[in-house]
This record gives sequence, C-alpha cells and structure tokens, in this order.
Amino acid sequence: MTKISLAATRAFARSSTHPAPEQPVAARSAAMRRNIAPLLLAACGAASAHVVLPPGGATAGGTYAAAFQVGHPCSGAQSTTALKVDLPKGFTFVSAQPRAGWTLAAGPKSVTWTAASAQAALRGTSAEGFVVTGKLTSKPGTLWFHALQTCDVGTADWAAMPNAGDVQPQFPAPHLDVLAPGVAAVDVRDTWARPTVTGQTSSGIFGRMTAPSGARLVAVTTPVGDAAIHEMKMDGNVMRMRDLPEGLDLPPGQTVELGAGGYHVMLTGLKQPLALGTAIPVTLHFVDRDGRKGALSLQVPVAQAAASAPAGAHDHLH
Ligand SMILES: [Cu+2]
Repeated sequence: MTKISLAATRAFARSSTHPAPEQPVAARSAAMRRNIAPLLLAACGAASAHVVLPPGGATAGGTYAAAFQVGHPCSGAQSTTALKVDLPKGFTFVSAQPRAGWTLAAGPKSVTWTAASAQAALRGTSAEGFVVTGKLTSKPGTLWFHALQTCDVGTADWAAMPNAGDVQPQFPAPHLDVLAPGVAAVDVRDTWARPTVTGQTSSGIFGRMTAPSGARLVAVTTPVGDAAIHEMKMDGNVMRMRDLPEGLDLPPGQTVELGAGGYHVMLTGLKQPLALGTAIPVTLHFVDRDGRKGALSLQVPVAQAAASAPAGAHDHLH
C-alpha cells in the first residue's frame, strides 16, 4: 500500500468518486442521503427479529463481552420479562452486567435476568443488550448459546442450530464466530466499488463495518491499485478529503459507514478500468483493542450501489 501525495489528493477531488467541488452544498448532501438510505434499511431489518449476538465474531483465546440483543417479545406477548442464557463449552464465565429494575442470577453454566416488575419488563427491542463476559476457547469455530426468552405471555426458546442445507430455523440459537488469530473480528457488509471508464484511474470502495469489540481499520490493500482511507469533511463551503494516517476507528458495536458518514476507501493508480459486474480482491487490515493485527479478504463487487445482502451474510474468508 502506498500513501498518496498531497498533489494527488487535490487531483482526486475532481474525480467522479466524489461530488464535484462546484456542486452546491444541497445537491451534495442529497447525493449523500441517497447513498445512506439503502444502508440504513438493511441495518434495521437484520437483527430485530431474534435473540442474537452482534455479527463480526471474536478472537479465539480472548475475552468477549457477549451483548445479546432481544428483538420483539414472544408471539402474542407485550413484553419480555426474563432472559436465560446457557453458556456453551468454550465460553468461560467471567461476569454478567446487571440491568436496572431486573434481578440477575449468574453462574458458570447460565445467566438469567428477570424483570423485577411489569414496569421494568422490556417492550420491543433492547438497545443496550444483555451482557455476559467470558473467556473464549483458543480453538476457532462456532459457539452456540441457548437463550430462553420469557414474556408476559408465553416463551420463545432460541435453541435451534441450523444444519447444513437446512432452511433457516424459526428459533435459531444465538451464535458467536470464534476466529483464528489474524482474522479480524469485524463484520463487513454491503461493500461495492464504483465502476470506472477508460482513462479514469481513481475510484472508491464503500460499505459498512461493525467490530463488536472495537477495532481500527489501519490499511487497505488491493492488487488493482493503491488504496487509502479517506475522510470527507466540509471546510467552510468546500468539501475536502484527507488521508486518515491513524486509520479509521470502529467503536465497539457501532456500525461505521464507508461512503455515508464521510469516510471511504480511495482507490488510485488503477491499472485498468473497474468494469461493472466484476469484482476486485480487497484486503482490509485491522488492529483490535488489544493491539492484535487481523485482516479480512473480500471480493468487492463493482456496482453502482450496494447489493442488498441477505440477513446474516458474512464476508469473512476463514
Ligand atoms: Cu478520497
């Protein structure tokens, strides 16, 4: 990966990757909103229905705060009144986070949160999650938890493990991808690269990234050209972009947009045009909160916009 020069940066400001400098501010932000809308829709649809852990996984041998998100209450119910999570082998209990208005019973085998009153019961979706921290096995693989959701009316038993070739079960068990060291614990979705025409040597890569335990995107490499992590910011009336020498921070559990929030991966020095309908190999290099390096290699489609990924789609190459 090559750092781009300042002179080059100024030249890119006029490339088709970014809004033209002479474009009025209102037109620019409308263009950005069009970019944001499909990403937000995808974000809302994905995790609302079940009891799930945030995607992206965690590194084998590390400590992981599992934040279980509870979707809607049980069928026909108004509120969730308790959640019991059985801890699988490979997840050694360290601590559980109390919830205001709920009692907590935690042990090595399971953790149970129970609403102390009808008022404390959870209506709709929990924003902050039910958090239990554990030490992870050193063996990469998938850990299946068993979550029993109790509601004011009935229960929902999130216990099904999908078998190969199975249709998605109605009550899937929440799971965690335990990743080998070197594989970044980051969920990367909806990536796309803007097509280019002959003679155009720059483009951009867009998408969204979520690191459940936090990480920093420090570099991007691809055989098609040079890649740099950029931020676009209004400077008075002018949209400017700058290199992020420290990389791009991904706070724990927060989805960071490439392309919508002012960040993008800039491609320069393209050796040949990026043709619509093809894909380019891209490797994202991360450093996690403990300073461990990890990478993800993806095939990024060359497209006009993100393809809507099916829920649970995972771009990890294990
Ligand atoms: Cu840029």
